[in-house]
Amino acid sequence: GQGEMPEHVWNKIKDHPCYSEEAHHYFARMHVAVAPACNIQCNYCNRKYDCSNESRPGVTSERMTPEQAALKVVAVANKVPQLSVLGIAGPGDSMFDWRKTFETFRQVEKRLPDLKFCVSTNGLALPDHIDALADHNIDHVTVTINMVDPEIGTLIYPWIYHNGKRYTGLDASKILHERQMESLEALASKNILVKVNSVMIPGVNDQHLLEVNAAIKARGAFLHNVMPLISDAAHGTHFGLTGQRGPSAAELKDLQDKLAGGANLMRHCRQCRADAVGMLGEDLSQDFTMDKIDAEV
Ligand code: CLF
Ligand code: SF4
Repeated sequence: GQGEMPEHVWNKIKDHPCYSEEAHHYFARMHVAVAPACNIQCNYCNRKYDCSNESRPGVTSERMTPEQAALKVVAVANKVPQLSVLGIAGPGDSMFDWRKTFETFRQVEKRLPDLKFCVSTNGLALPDHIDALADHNIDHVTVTINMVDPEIGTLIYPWIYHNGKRYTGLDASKILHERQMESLEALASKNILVKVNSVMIPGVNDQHLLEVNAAIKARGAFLHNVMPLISDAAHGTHFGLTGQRGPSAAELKDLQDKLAGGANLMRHCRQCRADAVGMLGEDLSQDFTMDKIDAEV
């Protein structure tokens, strides 16, 4: 329920299945995988998952143009009445591939003016696009933040690509960290709701996520979503190949309990794919592949 929440915040979350635990029983989201390019390398990436881009098995997302994406969104909206949110969350980075992201929103808003838009990004390019996000009435931005200490960042990010240059080591993590913090402050100043996703990597950043939680709360983040690293050598991620393990369910719960009292926690995340369609935990993406949509229009 609304509780102590201000009216303008409640209005933004009440039909968003990720930002409101209650809403996820009644509202559906979909993603379109229009953003294949990324400007950083995470040691857990396999480019199949959104938001945190977790490393689980799955079919590679369909790559599509903004035009195809808009057709798909209309097709889904016609068959899934609960659809309230369109997210762009990969398979690369929505704000590095910003042209495709914003062109998709332009195409969709002409046809479905009531649909809410949502993006997920690593934050590196985000400070350059805050005004554009506000212009498209985007009220929900997820930033994946795994550290606020660049030394820890060196264990997670081998390189970044920024302003036409590649950075490695501590330089890379310092720039990423500064840009992420700058993003949180700029989004808060525009009243855009921010969710931070953090991937819990045992022995790397697990206890450090307490500091991350405090830092993001201080910069106005609305929600913190701690997601377990799911590591498997079969998926070819760096962490998979080096034998990095993910946390057990008990370790995740233990950390979430320690975080209670800090930034609000999201506990109903289902670690969706970059092309997920439907209620959280449901995946209708195979019912809406481009060949099926082309056959209909
Ligand atoms: Fe998608 Fe992410 Fe928007 Fe939700 S998913 S871009 S905020 S509409 Fe949601 Fe999926 Fe968890 Fe993401 S359950 S992985 S938190
Ligand atoms: Fe992969 Fe996302 Fe990291 Fe880019 S930001 S490397 S797409 S997990």
